[in-house]
Amino acid sequence: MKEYNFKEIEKKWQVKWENNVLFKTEDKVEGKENYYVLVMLPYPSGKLHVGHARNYTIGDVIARYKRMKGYNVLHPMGWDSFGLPAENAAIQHGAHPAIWTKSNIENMKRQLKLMGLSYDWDREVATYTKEYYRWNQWIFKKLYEKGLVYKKVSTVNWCPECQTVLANEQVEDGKCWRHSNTQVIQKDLEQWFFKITDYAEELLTGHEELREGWPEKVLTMQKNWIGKSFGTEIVFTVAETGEKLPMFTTRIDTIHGVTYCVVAPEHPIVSKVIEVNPSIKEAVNNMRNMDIIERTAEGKEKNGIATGWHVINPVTGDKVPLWIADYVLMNYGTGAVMAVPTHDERDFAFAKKYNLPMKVVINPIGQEEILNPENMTEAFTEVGVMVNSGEFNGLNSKEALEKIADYVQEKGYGEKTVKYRLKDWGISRQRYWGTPIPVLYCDKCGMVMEKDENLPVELPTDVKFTGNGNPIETSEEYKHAVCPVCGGPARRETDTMDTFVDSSWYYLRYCDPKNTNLPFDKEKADAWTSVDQYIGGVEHAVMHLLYARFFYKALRDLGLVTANEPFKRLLTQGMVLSDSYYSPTENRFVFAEEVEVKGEKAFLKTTGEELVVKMEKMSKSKNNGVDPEEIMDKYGADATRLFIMFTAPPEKELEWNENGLAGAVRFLNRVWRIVIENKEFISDEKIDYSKISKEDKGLIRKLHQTIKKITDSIEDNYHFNTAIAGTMELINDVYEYRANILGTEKETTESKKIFGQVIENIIIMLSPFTPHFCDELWKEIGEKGFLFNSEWPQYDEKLIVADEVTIAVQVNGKVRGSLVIDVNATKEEVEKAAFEIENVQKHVEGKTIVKVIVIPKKIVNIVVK
Ligand code: ANZ
Ligand code: ZN
Ligand code: ZN
Repeated sequence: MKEYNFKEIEKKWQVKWENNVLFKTEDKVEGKENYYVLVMLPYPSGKLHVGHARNYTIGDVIARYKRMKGYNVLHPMGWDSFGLPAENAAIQHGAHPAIWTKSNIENMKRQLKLMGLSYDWDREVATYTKEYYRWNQWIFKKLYEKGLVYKKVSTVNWCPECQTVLANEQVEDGKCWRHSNTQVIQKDLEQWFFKITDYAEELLTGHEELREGWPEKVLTMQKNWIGKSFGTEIVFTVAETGEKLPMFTTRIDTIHGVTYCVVAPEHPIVSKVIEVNPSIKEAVNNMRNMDIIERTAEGKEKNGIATGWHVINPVTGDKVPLWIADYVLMNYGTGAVMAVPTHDERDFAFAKKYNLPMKVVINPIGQEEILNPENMTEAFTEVGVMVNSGEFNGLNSKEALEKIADYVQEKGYGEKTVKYRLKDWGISRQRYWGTPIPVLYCDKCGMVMEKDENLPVELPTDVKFTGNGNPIETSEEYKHAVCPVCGGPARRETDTMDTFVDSSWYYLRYCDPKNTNLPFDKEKADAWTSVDQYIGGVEHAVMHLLYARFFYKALRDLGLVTANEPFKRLLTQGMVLSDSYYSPTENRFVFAEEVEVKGEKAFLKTTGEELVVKMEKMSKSKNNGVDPEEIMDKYGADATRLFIMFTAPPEKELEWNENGLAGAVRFLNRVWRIVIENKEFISDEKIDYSKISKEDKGLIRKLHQTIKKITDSIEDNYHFNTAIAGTMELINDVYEYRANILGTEKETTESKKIFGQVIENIIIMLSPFTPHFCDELWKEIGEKGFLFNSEWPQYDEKLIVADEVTIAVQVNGKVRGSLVIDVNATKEEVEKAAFEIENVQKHVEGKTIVKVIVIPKKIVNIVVK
């Protein structure tokens, strides 16, 4: 018998698919609806990791499934190929980033092909090519013309390791997202910004369109990131100078409890204080230089500097001290805060530390005694009853908030406002490996945009990668540019764009990847977007997914696309976990090769020490990663794909284990054997249902139930694991049928046809998961072509329903019993069964049977005398 040899099979079909240009997608196919399956494009680090393998298997199964369901499917792939690692490699090894990137792409593309993924490689996009980044520059210009791009001096996050600016989103716990040990510092630089804040409200309301198709947690993360808050800007007056000082508060209900005010160290009033009181200058400077993230971290000790000045509360007329504090941010609200220590945690901590007065204005509901600030150990931040608040006393504090806000507005003390936490997107990077910003500075003309016909502004090649500063600045060619307006000498902007610009619209380029006149044709983009299904990691919930939504909306407003949202449905795949081995004495995670596993326990080979075994996220630092190529080499791409899809639903964590992979191989062998060993029984003629036996019917029913189960599981949020489990059950039934019917006296022409039909359907339904394996079996059973082009099976509702019915049995019109019988039982069979019922026998005993009325599937009435 022919053995299942995955190496041979996978290679063979990959070549055939490629030679047949099987995965090429037309923009339009008559009679077919378009369906766009998009997976997040990888950064070409050089090698696929398991997270990629999972992401791309999910995408491929969906693409193949939708195609079989009759859609015209777009399933493209590309490379997010600008960014720091290439440049760092250049610094370390001297290879130009382009060369490093290109060879990484080649290797990863080879690996993707090994996985049997159905990409239309004709549409491949690599963001580092000038054919692509030219359009980043073009779009930059268009956005500039629309007023969505501007330049300003700003305090930025700077990673000393990367030697570049980071977006807020790239700072994690005060550290660089790429360098978890490097503290991010603050620097003042002139930077380019995209005005994403213009879209803050729409990015929020747009969530309504996504409610159905996006995970709730991603929407929540975005909502928090956008951070809309309703508040009041209330104007205090500086007692010493008469200057107006607006404060932003979301808790105007606490206005009577303000006992001091605080401003950010960067607030303009601070310079004025320093003029009068230079002794605080040094302390202020120290505070300004602190890391902004750390400065405002929750639970961090708050630091303050007294100004010696006071402010007057417009509502109460109270005169309270003015402080400078590190927990106040300059670029949020007005950079000034009215402090209410009794009802705000941070103010509470600050007031305790500096011994500032406190006043309670909200009391817990149902508590008569008014809170005493001296006994409070924390702020009371809940809704309560207003006290010490004049005419507002006794009101519920939520109600009071509305009332006082109206009052303040009426009196002209301030205004109700809406604020967003979202900041404009700083896109300047002082690095080489990114899209050059198409701007020049001319002595005569000032700042000018490069002309469209001169795009792309290409990255210079005469640069040095020293590890210090921006390599572009070392290019002579770049320095001596020509002003596109006057033709005189001009200096080029040396900043490049954040690589998140590249990934904000790549999915549109796939729709029209070779266009040389425009980034993409509108009609083509509209034919495919919004993307029907996007698949990727949840780590992109705020950065990429928010930027891409902003971009798409901005492009819509430029008239380049029509829809409102780039991605209709989003699937965030779960993490891949695997066993990690930790040595407490050596205080490190050890490699699997160093471990001896005995049952549930694991020991370090060298010392015999018992190790701590834990399921953890696969990572380099835990030494618990696996290489997908090695796995595929050992088990095959099909088994690897099957394992990934079977072990967990796509959105859940996946626990990697080799037993599971071996299990996948065993299952495939089981399918292989039943097909190959029984080919002679396979017939694809039409079944005559009137001629089938009970066992035949049982298998047919199981088949149709399974088709329904698999289809429903896939349609219901892609629960592929349940789908595969369904196939496994069906295979068990097929084995049983094979043993009990085929080759025995029960075998009939129909049973062969039934067996053939079940086998055929199993192969078809497994094909999105294990495409090489299935194409091979398809050929083995005498079929032609590729399953990629076949139709997804349909189930017959009639064949699924339970094929037994309950029939009431009456004697002279009175129910005396009931029987359960095959729906298709003959009248004679039903009658016979009726007389077998004990209670029926009792009532007919000794009487003459006049007649027996059988109403099929319903009732038997025995008339006796
Ligand atoms: C008085 C008050 C009383 C406040 C109280 C809170 C509780 P969200 O809701 O996150 O938008 N705030 C305003 N501007 C600030 C800044 N630049 N830096 C730091 N904190 C600032 O936060 C709004 C609240 O944060 C505002 O409401 C203000 O403190 C503070 F019982 O005003 B509140
Ligand atoms: Zn860094
Ligand atoms: Zn000029």
